[in-house]
Amino acid sequence: MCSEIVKSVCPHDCPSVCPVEVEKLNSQMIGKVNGSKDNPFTNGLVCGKVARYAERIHHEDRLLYPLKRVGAKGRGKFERISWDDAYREIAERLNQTEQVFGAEAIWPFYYAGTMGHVMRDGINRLTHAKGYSQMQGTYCVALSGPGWEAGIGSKRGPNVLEMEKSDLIVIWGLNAVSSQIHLMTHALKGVKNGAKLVVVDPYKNKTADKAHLHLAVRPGTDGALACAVMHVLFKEGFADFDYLEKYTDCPTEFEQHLKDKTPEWAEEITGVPAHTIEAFARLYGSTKKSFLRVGHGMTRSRNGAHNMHAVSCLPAITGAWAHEGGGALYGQGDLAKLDMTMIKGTDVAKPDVRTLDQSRIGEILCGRTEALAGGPQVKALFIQNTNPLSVAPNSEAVRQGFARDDLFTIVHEQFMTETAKYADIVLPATMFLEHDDLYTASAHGTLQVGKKVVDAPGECKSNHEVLCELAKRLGADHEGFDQTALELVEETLQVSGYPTVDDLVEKTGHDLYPDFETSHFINGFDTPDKKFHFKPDWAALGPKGKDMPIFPDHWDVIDEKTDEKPFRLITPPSQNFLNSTFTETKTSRIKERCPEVLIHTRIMRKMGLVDGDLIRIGNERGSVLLNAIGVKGQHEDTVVIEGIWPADSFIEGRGINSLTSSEPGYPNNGAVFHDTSVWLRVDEV
Ligand SMILES: Nc1nc2c(c(=O)[nH]1)N[C@H]1C(S)=C(S)[C@@H](COP(=O)(O)OP(=O)(O)OC[C@H]3O[C@@H](n4cnc5c(=O)[nH]c(N)nc54)[C@H](O)[C@@H]3O)O[C@H]1N2
Ligand SMILES: Nc1nc2c(c(=O)[nH]1)N[C@H]1C(S)=C(S)[C@@H](COP(=O)(O)OP(=O)(O)OC[C@H]3O[C@@H](n4cnc5c(=O)[nH]c(N)nc54)[C@H](O)[C@@H]3O)O[C@H]1N2
Ligand SMILES: [Mo]
Repeated sequence: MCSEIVKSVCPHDCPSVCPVEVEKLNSQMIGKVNGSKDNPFTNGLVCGKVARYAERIHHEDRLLYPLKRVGAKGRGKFERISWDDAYREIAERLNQTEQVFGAEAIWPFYYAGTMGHVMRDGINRLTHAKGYSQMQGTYCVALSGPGWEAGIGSKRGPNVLEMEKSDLIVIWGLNAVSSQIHLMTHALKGVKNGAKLVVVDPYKNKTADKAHLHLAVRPGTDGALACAVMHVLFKEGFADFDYLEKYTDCPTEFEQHLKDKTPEWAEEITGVPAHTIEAFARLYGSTKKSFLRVGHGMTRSRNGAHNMHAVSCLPAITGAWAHEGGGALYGQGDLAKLDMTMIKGTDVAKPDVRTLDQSRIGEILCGRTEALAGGPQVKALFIQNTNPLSVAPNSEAVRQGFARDDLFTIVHEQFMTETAKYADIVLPATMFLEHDDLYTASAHGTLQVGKKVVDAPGECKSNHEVLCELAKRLGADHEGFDQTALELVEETLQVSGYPTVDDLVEKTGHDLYPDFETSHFINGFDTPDKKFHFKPDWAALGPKGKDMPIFPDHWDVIDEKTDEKPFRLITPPSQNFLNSTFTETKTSRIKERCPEVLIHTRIMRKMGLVDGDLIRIGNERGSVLLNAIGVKGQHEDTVVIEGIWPADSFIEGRGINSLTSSEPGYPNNGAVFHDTSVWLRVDEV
């Protein structure tokens, strides 16, 4: 039989959410995955990991049947059971837990393994219908989101395609080449047309490698850098006072505040030479067509939201917002405004149910009172779409919690992840090409539907199917449990005022972009007074907002280096993994080699190290042993470990998050993956 090309949408946790064209070989097999040319943002390009998706979907290690644990927790010893037995045991244990300890002792836990709204967010319907403990998702955007909204008021902005017309493109805290290749292609189009590219990042990543100017800022000090740049903008006449007067809350007071934030002051804090700060400010101030693209990376610090806000102030000083090819973008997440009632079951949410912070899962499972939000111990976990043993901070506490004998854990997964190994019951999950779903993207403004392409292997079931069957057995009532995934998508589109599923598939999505005036905030920002806020209402953005500085500054609440821990560690994404996903595929593993720490060559020399030597890196939470690689282009006190490798890839079996802290950021929690002071040590042999 001849193969056919079928449309779909990449579901992975990436801003691009690519429309793809899948070579369907037969009802069970796929060949190559290509990007669709119908979307101007992704424009036919798909990342290497997804082009090779056949390697993941037809992987020999895929989970195919429900499993029940037979060995000790974490050992990964299981026996096959039937779906009926799995459902029966889960229902019995959860109902029993609810009776004895109350519904809040059960915690449905999820994140963004798939970004499809039905398969990712549907678990909330079960949570709400039963009154189980709710979850605040804080791994990823809990710091960057409020930081951006503080000044602008909502998550949207100019179309990245405008970069073609920009004179200056600034990529701040975002490794586009690795984590959002399409952004890089648009930035490079701008460069081809004459734009300068500036990258602000603690290390010379693949994106900084392509820049005209790289500012190697020390992690967690972007607030100081932004303030010094704005100091120069005001001092050297680059501020647009007409724009400031019309569009911002308190320009005169802010200018006054910046008076002592000199480049020399910032050099001390950021490690970026004063003359480089001045050069960047002059470049930024000399054009209105400056496109600033901010990433989440710079915000994974205790002061991350504060720093994001400081950086987002730049285009308000020069008035770049008002020009095509100018302004700033964090994401387009607020464009779709979907009515999620049916998918999330928010209409049946019970009042006064506690909400637990996802990134504190270690402390929560270990029973620390302050983490339990006034409720009972967690006695049962139902997990879909996330691998907390790998990805959550303070992973040794997470491991201890998961090892508890009195904790009943269900993990619905595609592979036997580190987390699944700790489950009592493991359920096999479908992949995106085996189910239907609805997708929005943060990097572009296209709403999309991906329909099932091939049959699932073995006995895999989708998240939605499992939720519907469990709802029946647990007595959870909601209309959403009586619909198929496709019916839920159709209804959500209809009540949100969008075209039908068939329309969206046929047209490769629905364009959500507003007109130029709206996307550039020409009619005002999305704050209550329509002004950009240099002085945000932080208290309105989270309970800890009242403790934050009033104006952008260097806010020294980070885990700064000390004599004992003289280095600052960041742990950014690698190109061939996606968080902990794709660590199972052979090609990605080969390309990434092994866990490595990037250390400045001068430090390597001082410590008598050559590339490939083993080094121990640690702090009060623990240590990991891995290979050192000497690099230039970062501050001497910065060390970098890319990727979320499974713990067993490290020599001693402890993963990178055994070093990161689960202390929440400001104003509304958020994991601080790039805010860790550490020591380096060469072990005696
Ligand atoms: N290949 C690949 N793609 C991915 C992912 C992946 O793991 N692999 N992850 C996906 C996910 S979940 C997300 S949220 C996005 C994230 O994508 P981004 O928005 O790019 O954010 P991060 O990837 O966390 O951080 C990227 C950069 O931030 C830098 N950084 C760290 N600390 C600081 C700081 O204090 N200041 C500044 N200026 N920069 C800092 C890091 O050095 C790194 O180069 O990417 C998605 N895409
Ligand atoms: N040190 C460090 N840690 C980090 C980060 C960092 O930069 N540094 N980044 C953080 C960020 S930004 C994020 S977003 C988190 C991401 O954390 P996670 O959301 O946990 O991301 P993944 O590691 O990709 O794990 C998702 C899991 O979902 C499974 N999955 C995929 N699709 C489905 C499905 O349809 N059904 C079911 N049941 N399962 C599915 C996959 O097999 C995979 O094991 O990690 C965070 N952790
Ligand atoms: Mo993320």
